[in-house]
Amino acid sequence: MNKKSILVTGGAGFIGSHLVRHFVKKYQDKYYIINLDKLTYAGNLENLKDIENYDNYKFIKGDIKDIELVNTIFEKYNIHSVIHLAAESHVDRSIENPLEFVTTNIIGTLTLLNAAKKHWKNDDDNVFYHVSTDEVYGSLGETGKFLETTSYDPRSPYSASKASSDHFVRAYSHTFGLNTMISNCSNNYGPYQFPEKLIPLIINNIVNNKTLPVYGDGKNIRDWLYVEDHVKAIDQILHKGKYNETYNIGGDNEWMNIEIVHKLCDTVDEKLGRSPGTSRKLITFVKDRPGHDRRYAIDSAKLKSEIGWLPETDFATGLEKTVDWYLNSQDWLENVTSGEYLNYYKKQYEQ
Ligand code: NAD
Ligand code: TDX
Repeated sequence: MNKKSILVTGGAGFIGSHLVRHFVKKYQDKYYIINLDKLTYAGNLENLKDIENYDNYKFIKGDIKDIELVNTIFEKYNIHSVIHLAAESHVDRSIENPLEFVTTNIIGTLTLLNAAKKHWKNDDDNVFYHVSTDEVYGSLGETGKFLETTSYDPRSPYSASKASSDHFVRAYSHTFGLNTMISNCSNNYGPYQFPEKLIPLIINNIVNNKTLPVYGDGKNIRDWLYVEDHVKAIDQILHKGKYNETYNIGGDNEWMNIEIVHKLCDTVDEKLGRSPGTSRKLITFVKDRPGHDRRYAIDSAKLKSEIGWLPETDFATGLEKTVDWYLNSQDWLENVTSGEYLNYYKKQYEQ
């Protein structure tokens, strides 16, 4: 059978590596997966070691902003669809250095859209799928949830750049007739997440007896989804969703940050045989993130009713799997934190 080529961008990152693994293994006879990734501090080929020799998989190191490279990939591999994840993804870094977020997240997306527009002619089933975030909708009060129809109100340089890239994707479908899909997902957690994000950072610091920085009063709320459930949602939307539509993806799983930190302290203490309460003493309330969004909550009723997706991993199970993975992946942690990340965080937290 002739395999269709799918270009996945950012496949060496956290969500991208789970997505690449899922697609390469599940669709061995159907899709040839090409993973284009620049390997920034957040991208790591160790995340994909187990599938690197599959014959329906190819890795290409490169930048999504590289017009020539992107066009060559479209031509050489006859790209049928794109699942676009490559991005600068960390809100704190976007506050430090917004320009990098504009170039990668906006201009990078535009570069891919232009290539798709150029190469896809008269073929009804090419799709440009943009993996986006719930942060484009802004911040909620104590009640309510984000719907697909909620107005965009991004508040950080990161979310402004993702909102802009969403707008460009919609503009290309409206103006040029490109088949597109967008999904806006809540906070993901699970193995291979770079340890600058809340959950892996806290686990890593607990293990190393370092302070646990909680921003502001710790009562900001996020809706957490196990990364593999996100990947399954993307798979189902790609295959069953409608062109030029948006789907919200969430876990119906809201927690205050401080509650998560408490859970992690207690779980890791138990697993490491430390006496109860040991790690909670490491919690330090630090200066709040500028413009810190208070609450995110996703209404994924559309995805559930139209596509039939449901999250499969409950939070207790997902969190335990995640803690176990980090406790057993000290080499990976050392490897990914030995470079630029440490310099960045030295500036943030270490005196
Ligand atoms: P990540 O930071 O772990 O990975 C990003 C990947 O993109 C890395 O492998 C990096 O090397 C690559 N990359 C960055 N700039 C690039 C460039 N110019 N060219 C090519 N590759 C480049 O991010 P993640 O958490 O896996 O997020 C993936 C996508 O999902 C992002 O678009 C993000 O906005 C979105 N998203 C993330 C979450 C979450 O909770 N992590 C939730 C919703 C949506
Ligand atoms: O050290 C910390 N202390 C702390 O209190 C860190 C890193 C975070 N926090 C807080 C800030 C947030 O309220 O924890 C919450 C989660 O923070 P992050 O892990 O940085 O995630 P968030 O800012 O919510 O954004 C994430 O979810 C949506 C991803 O980074 C985005 O890429 C995604 O789009």
